[in-house]
Amino acid sequence: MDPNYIPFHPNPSRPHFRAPPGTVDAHCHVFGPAERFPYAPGRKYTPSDAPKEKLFALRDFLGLSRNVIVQATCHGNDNRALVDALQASNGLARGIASVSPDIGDAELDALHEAGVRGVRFNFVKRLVDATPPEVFLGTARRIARLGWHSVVYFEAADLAGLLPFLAELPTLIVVDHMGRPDPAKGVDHADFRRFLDLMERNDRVWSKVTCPERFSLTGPPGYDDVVPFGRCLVERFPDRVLWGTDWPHPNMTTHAPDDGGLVDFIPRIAPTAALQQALLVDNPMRLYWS
Ligand code: 0GY
Repeated sequence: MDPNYIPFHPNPSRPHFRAPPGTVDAHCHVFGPAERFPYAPGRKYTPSDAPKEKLFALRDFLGLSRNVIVQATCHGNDNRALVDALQASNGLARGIASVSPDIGDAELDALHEAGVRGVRFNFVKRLVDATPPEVFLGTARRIARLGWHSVVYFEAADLAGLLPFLAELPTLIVVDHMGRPDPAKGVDHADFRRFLDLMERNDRVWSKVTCPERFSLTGPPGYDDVVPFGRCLVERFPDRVLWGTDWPHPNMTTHAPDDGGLVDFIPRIAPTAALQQALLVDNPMRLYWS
């Protein structure tokens, strides 16, 4: 573990909000354990281990039912920890992998068999060395035959430059963490409007309304300044949003988020039972389990 790395919360609170039956945590990770699944040599950070048993115990403690486990950059393109978690989940987890552009079809088929339903294309500079968009496009064309989607992670300021890439992607697109808006700029700023416009124009773009803890300036427990962004997306695109914990919250610099508090954030961005059902159950089930 890096010296300044903040491990996940050791003792999260039990949420007040009761998630509807079948709720999917559609963005979380497993890390290691390193002795069995070593971290990638070229990684940008070394986390504390966050093994599948802890993830599944948290799922149950928070009153959630299923997980979508996203391959994180600290494991590079080595998806063994992810596949191990999927195989141990009794069908209650699906996965998003990271793959090299020259991965074989048989390997992709094996990932599908294990429960993988998409790949992640990461443009966040502090996490990865840059990959040319054409390389990601080549991979996206390869996965389209499996009915998989592309998960794309970028910073809000980089969206304008990525629009041509997004327009060319042949798959459905899921954008991580609301496109990482800056709460100081507000929902009416051009950066967030650009993201809303993208979702308005292209109904194959979905958004995760995740990670208030990453970009909130007002901070815990409420992450109040992120509420307007999440609520705006949930109300405008109720059938194209996903929620998740982002456990074990890699690279937090200020605090270890209380996962119970993150569950209590849900009704503030999805205030009605109908919006909650779509966000937490119907949307992820349609995308990952149908
Ligand atoms: C997240 C966000 C982060 C890290 C990763 O793959 C990763 O390493 O996704 C981050 O540092 O913003 O989704 O967990």
